[in-house]
Amino acid sequence: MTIKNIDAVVVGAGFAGMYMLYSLREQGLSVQCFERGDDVGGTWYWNRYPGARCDVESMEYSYQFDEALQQEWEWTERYAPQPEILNYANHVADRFKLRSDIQFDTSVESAEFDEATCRWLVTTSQGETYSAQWCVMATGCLSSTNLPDFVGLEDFAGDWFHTGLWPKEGVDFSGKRVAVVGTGSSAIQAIPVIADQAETLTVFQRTANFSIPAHNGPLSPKFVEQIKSGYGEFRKINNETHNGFGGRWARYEDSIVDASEQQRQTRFNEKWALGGFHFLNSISNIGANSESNKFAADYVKDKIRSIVNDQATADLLCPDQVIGCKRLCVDSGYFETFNRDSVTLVNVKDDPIERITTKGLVTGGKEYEFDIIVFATGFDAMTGSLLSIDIKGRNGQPLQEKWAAGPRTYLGLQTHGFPNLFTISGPGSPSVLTNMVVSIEQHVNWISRCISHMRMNQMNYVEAELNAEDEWVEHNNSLSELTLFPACNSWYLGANVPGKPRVFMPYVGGLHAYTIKCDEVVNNGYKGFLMEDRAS
Ligand code: N01
Repeated sequence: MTIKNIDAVVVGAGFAGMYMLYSLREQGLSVQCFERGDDVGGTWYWNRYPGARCDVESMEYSYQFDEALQQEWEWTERYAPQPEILNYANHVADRFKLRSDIQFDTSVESAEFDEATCRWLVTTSQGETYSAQWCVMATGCLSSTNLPDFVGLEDFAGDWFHTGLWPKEGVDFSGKRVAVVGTGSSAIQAIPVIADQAETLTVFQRTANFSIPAHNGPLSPKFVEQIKSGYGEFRKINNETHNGFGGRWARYEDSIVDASEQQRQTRFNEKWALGGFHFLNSISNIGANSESNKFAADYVKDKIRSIVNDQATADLLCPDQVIGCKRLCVDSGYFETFNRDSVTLVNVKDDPIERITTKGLVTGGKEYEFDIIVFATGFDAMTGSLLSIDIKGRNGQPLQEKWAAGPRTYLGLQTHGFPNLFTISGPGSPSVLTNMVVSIEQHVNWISRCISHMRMNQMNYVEAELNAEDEWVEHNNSLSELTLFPACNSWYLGANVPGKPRVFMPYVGGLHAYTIKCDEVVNNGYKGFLMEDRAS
């Protein structure tokens, strides 16, 4: 077996992997990046379903590490559509000549730590083995698709697709009878666009979701100019928020419970008109106080009932959980779509999908016939991609074993027992609760700085200490228990995947507090990390 020696392996060429590759190369390291797709883009490469677009505003959803890059790139809409974000990823790859160090169509199958050399032995689907001092998992939080184990799927005579593995050539829905299973963010974006083309569309809903209109539209050149003339300050304001975006808009900190009904309506109207996630800023403690939360939830339900003409359908579309405990959706004409004669909503909460047949699917004892089924059934989030790789740390311990009861990390950056292995936006970091690009850059900068520090000090071994990890997990658990997040069956908790441990995975303390904590760790000599030279 030939082993190729390099300094670092980076797994994944999405936004995290591309910047990690760039950053380590800038330090002079030899880096090999592996990507299972045939091009860059990660989540934006795979999620090409109709209507896919970002739910963070485009002027905020981009790298900030290079001033020229952020000045030259032109976004066209307030919320960027998937093809434009993928173009941006390609532009970054070309601009920084990243492709020469990315091996496409290659999955990493295993990674095993060799204690004698303090190096990772990484094997790929191409049958190669690499030995690297550092191994960085940039595998994404939402990249392992979740397709429920539907009986009979292989018998279906039509075509079926998962939103998270959408074919490059697209899907023509015209004149077709189409089913969409699921009503999460992906479905809510896809449904209005599919309904525009399909002869009929039937939506199978298990849990109704809250969605706020995006109010998307073209970006005005004046607004773009204004942001670009002070991009650094704009970024700083966003980086210092709880979620890494929307820093220029007001956040209400006072109690909505004590306000008059008219004051509440004025507040909600303002944030509804602003659109998207900004709605959650209409109340300071929306994520923790059920009384406040109910005011916001009731406001949105009233909106749904005012948009959807058929009141039985409107009632079905009204969620029965607290707002924000499942990821809030951002839409363009979702609820309005149910006013089309060609669109039907079927409730599968009490009558789950029993099986797929040659002609369609069966629920409630009734068979529905389709030409195409779209599964918008989400992801094995945050841990799925990592655990699909056979990762073995010190003493040959498998990561699957260490995380059997749920992921445990220190800062979402490392897990004890797996030295020299870093996770970008790993469980235990703010990641999916934030603007992902901002969180990714913060992680890449931290990891890069850590590796640079070690190289300057001739050290080759870094490992999160067990007590630091335990304290961090405990801190995260106790914070999340103060919120309403545990109140519903979200993918944040792993509740969407049968058998997955129910643990709240992202860090809820907020991006700004988290960044301060990460910087403190560095300033205190990488407190909580064991660093040494174990040169053989
Ligand atoms: O997945 P989801 P998604 N029978 O897990 C249903 C990000 N994202 O791909 O809620 C029937 O949210 C399931 O029902 P239930 C964003 O962070 C971002 O939509 O489990 N239904 C649910 O309705 C988002 O949160 C953007 O009861 C079944 C749906 O499938 C995350 O990705 C765009 C079922 C899955 O919803 C995931 O979103 C898109 C079954 N057996 C996504 N199994 C942006 O805008 C599952 N479901 C950036």
